[in-house]
This record gives sequence, C-alpha cells and structure tokens, in this order.
Amino acid sequence: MRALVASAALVLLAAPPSAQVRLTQASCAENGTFGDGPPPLTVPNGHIAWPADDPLWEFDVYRPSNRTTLNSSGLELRNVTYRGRTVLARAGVPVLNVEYDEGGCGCFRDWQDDEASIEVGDDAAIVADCGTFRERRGGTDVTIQTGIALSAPGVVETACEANDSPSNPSPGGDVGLFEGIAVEDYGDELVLTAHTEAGWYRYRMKWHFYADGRIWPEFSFAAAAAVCTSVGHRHHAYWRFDFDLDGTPSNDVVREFAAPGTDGQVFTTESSRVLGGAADQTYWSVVDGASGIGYEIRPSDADRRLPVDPFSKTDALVLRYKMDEIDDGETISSGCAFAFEPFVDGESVEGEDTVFWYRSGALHSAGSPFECDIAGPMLIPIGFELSTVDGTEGVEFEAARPNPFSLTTTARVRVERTQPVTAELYDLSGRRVQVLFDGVAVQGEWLPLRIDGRQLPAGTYVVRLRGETARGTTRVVLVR
Ligand SMILES: [Cu+2]
Repeated sequence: MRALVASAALVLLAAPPSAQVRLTQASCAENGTFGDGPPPLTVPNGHIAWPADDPLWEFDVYRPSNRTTLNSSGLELRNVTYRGRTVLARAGVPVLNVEYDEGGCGCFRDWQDDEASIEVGDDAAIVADCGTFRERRGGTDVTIQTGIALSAPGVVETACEANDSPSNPSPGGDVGLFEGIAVEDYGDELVLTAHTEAGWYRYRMKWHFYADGRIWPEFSFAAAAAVCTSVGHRHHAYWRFDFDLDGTPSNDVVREFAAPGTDGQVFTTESSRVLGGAADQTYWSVVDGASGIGYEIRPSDADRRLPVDPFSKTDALVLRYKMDEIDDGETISSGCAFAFEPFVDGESVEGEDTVFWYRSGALHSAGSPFECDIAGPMLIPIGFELSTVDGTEGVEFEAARPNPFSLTTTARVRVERTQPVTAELYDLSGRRVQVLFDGVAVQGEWLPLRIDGRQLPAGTYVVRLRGETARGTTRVVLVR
C-alpha cells in the first residue's frame, strides 16, 4: 500500500546506539485501555540515567500503553532529576483534543494508550524487550517488536518524518516495526520518542533533555489517513508539569513575565492564562522558594501561532496541587473540550505545591491531511550551578544546529576570558579530522565553529576546544 521509508539509507549510519544510556528496572507493565476508569497503581517501564557513568539526567519512563491517567498521558515521566536535584515529580499530556471547522467532524477527546509503530533502525538495542506481535500491513504480515529501544542518533522515524519525506510517494500509513519508547543519544541531547494513534490521527511525543539543563517537551500532530482530516481542524495537547523542585513541593513561586527583561508578577491564586497571539512574549517561571532553582516555561513560536478560541480555552493554568486533578475525567464518550474550570477555584498558589498546565496546539489546514506540526515550549533552568558537562572549564558550548547533520553544521562557543584557542574535530577513534578554529577567542562573544561534513564518513564526531584556561567538548552526528 505504501513504501516503508528510507530503511536502506539507515544502514549506512556509522553511529551505534549509545553505551551512555543506562536503563534499569525494566518492566513491561501496561494498564488497561482508555475509559476503563482510573488506572490502577502504576509501575514504570524503566529508569533511565544519562550519561551512564555520571548522570546529568535521571527519570522513570511510562510508555503510552502503560496508562497512568484516564486516557493515558502519552510518554509520561516521573521523578526527573538534573544533576541529582529533583526537577519534575510527574509530567505528561493527560488531555488531548481536536476540533473541526464547521462542516467537518465535530470535536473529539483523544486517547494515547494505543501505540503506533515507529522506525528505530536495524541496529537498535532492545533494552526492555516486551515481546512481539503480528500485524497485517499492506497485504502482508509483519512482526512488531515492543518495549524500549536504544537507537543510533538520527534514525528514529514516525509518521511525521514519513509523511514529509521526499522519497515517500504516498504519505500516510505507519512506518517501522517497533512500538514503545525509542531513546537516542546525540551527545549533548537525549531524545525519547513515542508515537500513538487515535483513529486516523498520529501523535508524536518527544522529550529532549539537554546537557545544559534545558528540556524540550515536544508534541507533534500528524495523520495516517485522510478521513475528516481534509477539513481544517485544530489539535490541542495540554501538558501537565508537576514541578517538585529540590523535592520540596510546598514552596513554589510561580511568576509571569510580560517579556524578557521585565519584572515578573508572582501568582497568588489559581489562574488560567491566555496569550495574546503570535507577537506575545509572555512566559512563566516556577522556582523553589528555598533554593532558588527552577524552570522558565517559554512558549515556542509554534505554540503562539494558534491562539486560544472558545474550544481550547486556556494557554496555561497555575494550580494548587491536588491528587484528584490529574486529568479532567472526560473521555471520548463524555466530552471533548478540556473541563478544567473546577480546578481554578481561588486557592492560594504562593509558596504552595503547584502544578503548571500548558497548551501546545496546531492548526491543520484543509487539504493537507498529512502535515506534521511540531509544537511544545522550551523549559529553561534557573539557578543551577551550570559549569556544564564534565571536563568543561571556562567555556560554554551551544549545541550544534542542525544535529545530526548531513552537509554542514555550526556549533557556537564562548569563553570566560579572552585567549588564543584551538578548536578541532575528532572522530571517535581519536583521529583529528579538521581544524575548525585557531586564533583568539574574545571573552563573552559567541564564536561559530562551522563543521563541513561533505568529505567525511557518517558517524559521531567530537568538537574539542582548548585554550589556556578554556577547555570543553561537544558532539555532532553526521548522517547520510
Ligand atoms: Cu490534524
């Protein structure tokens, strides 16, 4: 029926799955199907530490099929720590819905416990093996592996990549032979991917963890068939971030900033907030009142592009933590809009245990049923001692973009003190393959390091910078 995408090209990848990701407490727990009522006590599908020897990040993962809320929260995380300090107690997307233009298919509350297949690459290491099952696809039986896969960076594909691929003549349908969670180590970034289906929709959920403490929770909206989807419609994913900074929940301070550089306004009571559209620079922060560590929640351009309407109602909720406010109790048979209003009932949130909800939306215009829209805020750390990754001194790296890359990419670096420095590119066997810069780096100024991969074999490379008081590395992945 349709071509599997680009699997021949993937075997050219030199980068093996990372040995820097450690999975422990592997479990194949699953928790019933959506609408069955609240899920029973949950068991995570594993505990991930990265990098393995001296972890920056650690957390428990839950597959979408391991339903933790009424309709599943997708790829849920719990007990997230950065540099050994608790950041999030629990985070996921408990509410997901869609609304059509007039003449379309109305509205739906979607579920996320039904995983869809993804490509994880031929060399993927199955670190939690939850067995296989047979599926009929395009007239033949295929075998789907399930569990948690450790993939080479850059190989994971979902309906999003397949639908957008120029080599795919017939977008739609599912790719790959794996269901569960895929993990990719990009050196400076760890990416988790899950993919779910609800009818003809395909939802991709990713967590990007960066070595410098940032988190990008990504939600992407695609489709595998063009039923209803040829009519314009709007998708909304509502993230629930339960920050428990430093593991002391009951002293959160939540602020709203009208724009970068402005003074924040502290929230005193529960609130629903609405952004003003694409030009609105509003963002928020949640900070531990005692230690001062916390996170900014910065809306992305994609999130700002779809303003609130009477169906989507809210961009952000600042709530007091309540055990029974994990989701709103609606299912596909009872409602579709997010029924959060009972949550916002005037309770104090200043110096309390708070929960931050955040909406990521996407407009799917009529006539392009297979488009994949990528959304999600950036979470930026506040108040951590950020000497960055091990062995780095006196220098700050900005991860290369794009990464992985196929032609050229650029990483940026800045030094704390003006000095002569050398930046070189090494392959993983320690061979120097390029000199990227040899000269004086000026204090505080970003120095671009352009990497030309056109004459290099695919694989992982290390950018190493050395000066009198500055040293550090970042990694890039070259793919073909
Ligand atoms: Cu859509």
